[in-house]
Order: sequence, then C-alpha cells, then structure tokens
Amino acid sequence: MKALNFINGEWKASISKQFAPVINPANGEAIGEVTVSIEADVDEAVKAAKAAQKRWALVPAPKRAEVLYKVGYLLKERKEQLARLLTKEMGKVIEEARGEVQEGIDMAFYMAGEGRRLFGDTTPSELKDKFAMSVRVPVGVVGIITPWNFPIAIATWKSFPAIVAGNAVVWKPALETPFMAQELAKIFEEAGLPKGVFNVVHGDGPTTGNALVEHPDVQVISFTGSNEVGRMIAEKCGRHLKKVSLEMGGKNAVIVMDDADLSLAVEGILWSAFGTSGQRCTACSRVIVHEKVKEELENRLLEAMKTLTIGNGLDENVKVGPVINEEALQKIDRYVRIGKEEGAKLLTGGYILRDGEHQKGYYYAPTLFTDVQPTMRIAREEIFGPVVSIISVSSLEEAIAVNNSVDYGLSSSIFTRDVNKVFQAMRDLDTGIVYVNAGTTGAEIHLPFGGTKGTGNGHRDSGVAALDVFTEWRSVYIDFSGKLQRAQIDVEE
Ligand code: UN1
Repeated sequence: MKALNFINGEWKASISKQFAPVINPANGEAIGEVTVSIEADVDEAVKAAKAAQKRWALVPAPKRAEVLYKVGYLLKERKEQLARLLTKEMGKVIEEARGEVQEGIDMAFYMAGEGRRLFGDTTPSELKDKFAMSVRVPVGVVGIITPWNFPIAIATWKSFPAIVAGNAVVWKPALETPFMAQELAKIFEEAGLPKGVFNVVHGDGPTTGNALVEHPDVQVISFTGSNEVGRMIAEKCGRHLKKVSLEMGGKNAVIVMDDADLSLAVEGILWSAFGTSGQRCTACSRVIVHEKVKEELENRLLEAMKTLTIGNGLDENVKVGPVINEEALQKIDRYVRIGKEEGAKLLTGGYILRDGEHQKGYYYAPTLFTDVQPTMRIAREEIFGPVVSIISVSSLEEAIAVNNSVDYGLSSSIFTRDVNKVFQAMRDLDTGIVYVNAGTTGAEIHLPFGGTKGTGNGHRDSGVAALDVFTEWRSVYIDFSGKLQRAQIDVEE
C-alpha cells in the first residue's frame, strides 16, 4: 500500500520522491509507505485550493451540503473496512476504531444539515428604511494539521465545516497514519466534490506542516496536537495575522466524591483512562478521590484492571491496544520513573511488555500510581499513555481546586449522587468539557470540543462553534430610503 498526495483531484507522489514506512504498532510490521512532501508540494496544493475555492464558494450551501451527505453514506457503507485499516495503522482496538469512524459519519450528517442553516443575523438599523444584517462568508483556503491518535475523526471535525461553509482545504495528516487520509480523499472524490476543494499533502511537521503555516494564501490553520507545536504555530500565525485554531491536549481528571456510585466510577475511569491506551486528548490521567473512599476505589480499580487484556486491537477480546511507537513507549516509561522518584506509590503496571506476542509491538502495562501530590510532574504533564495518578482530597472545593491547578483545561468529570455538587462542579470546573457520572472521554460531535488555558486559544472544533473558525462575519447595510442617511448623525433625538 502506498499513500500518495491528493492534489487538485490527482494522486501523486511528492516531488521529493521520498517515502517513509508506515508501521502497524501492534506487531512492528510495515503495512505500506507514505510519500514525504516538501514546500513545493504544499505550494501546488494551496494554488489548486485557491482556484477551486473561488468556484466552490459560489455553489449554494445546501448544494455543498449534498456532497457531505454522500460522504456520510459512503463512510457508513465502509465503516467496517475503514475501522480495520484504522486499527492496523494506529493500533486502537477495533471497537474504538468503529466508534471513531462513527464520529466521522455523525459529523458528515450534522454538518450537511448546517448547509441549510449557516445562520446569520438580521438586526434593526438605527436609521429608517434601512436593513442591517450579518452573514457568514468563507475564509478561503484552510490548512488542517492533525495527529495520529484520531486519524479520521479529527479531520472530519475540521474539514466538513470548512467545506460546507465554502472553503477549500489542504490537509496534512500525521505521517504515522496516512491511510485514513487516503480513504477520506477517495470518498470525497466519489461523492463528487469538485477537484481542488479537498487536498491532502503528507509529510512531517517541520517541513510540510510549516510550509502550510507559512503560506501566504492559507488564511486559517486548524491544528490538533502537542502544546509545544501548537505554540510555535500560534506564534507564526500571529506574525502573518493568520487565524489559528488550536487544540492541544489535557490533563483530565475524574473526581470521585464519597457519595459516588463506586462501581460506575470504576467503569468510567477504566474506559476513559485505558481506552485508546490513554492516547486521547480527553483521556483520564488523574483521579481525584475523596479520602473516605480512596482505599475502596483503589482496591476496586486494581481488581477491574485485571480484566484488561492487552494485545492486537483486531482481536475483539482485546481491551487495550499498543501505543503508537517505541518513542511513545520510552516517554511513558520515563514518566513512570519520574513518578517513582517524586515519591508516588506504584500500585500496578509501570513497565513495557516484552513477553511473547507483545515483543514485536509497542505495549505498555496499564499503570496506577497513588499518593500522588498535585504538584508532582506526573500529575501536571500530559503523558499520553495508560498511566493514572490518584490524588486524595477531603472536600469538593479541594477537588475542584486540584482539578483546576494544571495548565490544561480540556475535560473533567465528577461522580456524585448529590445534585448540589453536580451544579457546583458544572460551574467551577475550569475545562471546556464537563461530565457528570461518566468518564472524561466520549465527546459528541454536535457540541463544541476544546478547552481552556493551555488546551487551546479560545476556538472550538465540532458543534456549531466550528463554523466560527471557518467563516468571517460580513455586516451588510441596505438603505432603501433613497437619501443619504448618515449613521450616528442623522438620528432623531
Ligand atoms: C482527541 O483525543 O483528540 O471525546 C479526540 C473523545 C473523542 C475525541 C477525542 N470523541 O474522547
């Protein structure tokens, strides 16, 4: 299998002629290769996008939406096939891969519906015989840069609203997971999207991603990835006065109060901490527990973690798949060492699996630390692996303060049966997403997705909020008085 660039409706290798191997993290085997692009490829894609966008913007939005409906049906038809390929290139277990493709399907139908809305506002004018309104207009060429952990869903959150709003897209997927991009481009092609409206350029961040960020004809950058890279992109976009939307991870906590349903809390923690092997921006990596139920929760968690079968995600019985590569394994392991050095108590896990069938892939044992202090690095920094830190508190106020003490603000959750605590948490937890009696993962696509503080820069993916990233407001005044009416001057006192 070869992943190629998709530029102006044509499949082509990069001018560089360079290819990189694509590795299945479950067994270390190469499943194909991907073309590695340079600036000239990006420039070609942007030029094509720029020309196509002018025509696309003139297509009525409900007609643009029809393409998205077709995309939705094609995704639905191919759900199983796509999910299997996704598991092979990224490693997540098949059930979650199906869930990820489902997110894309949901996003297609949701955004197709927006094609008949794209609401503006009509506002009273201060003057007689005059209409005032604001309408959404497309921004132009949108550059999308996405990570490997959700190789198709995140791209749909960004490209579907961009396209329905009348923009053209140049997408740089992660080099680790190029085949989902390939499949999405094919689907757009089959759905009849005009050439050049959706383009894919494979490559690395420093060259290909950077070329997109620096290109003068790209008006918006929408990025999901690390905080470090996001900040660099924001600086560059700032210099070019380019609109930028950033989603950069989290240090998400589940709060368990002393009145919580502990069985439910254990299920919620297990799913959101070890699903996708902890490699979600929304993954639970802290458990903030009331001291009265700490020991019981720990025991129940330890018991439940024994049921986590680890292996190749294509096996339906496997609950935890591999992490993406050796570098990720080493990073997670480093954090475990840091945790031990900081004085946290390791309850289980804390090692790389090197036995039998695990030997060839990249597997990390689900890991639980307790007696963690909120100031420790393992409680503050994003590990992006199956590692959870338990922090004990004595009140809801303290739990909220600990939750809010990190630099990130993506997702949080509280398990409690007390309605007053629910509302207090909803008001005071400083995150873009708050769950009550559920884990920290599982955001639905018709709600805004993103966070506060180091998680982002105030924009949101998904939901109707995504349209704010991909449109500009145009204010229009229509005077039918037949006279020159001067605003602020010709007003009756
Ligand atoms: C991510 O990890 O970047 O809410 C996205 C969730 C998923 C999306 C996660 N729907 O966990």
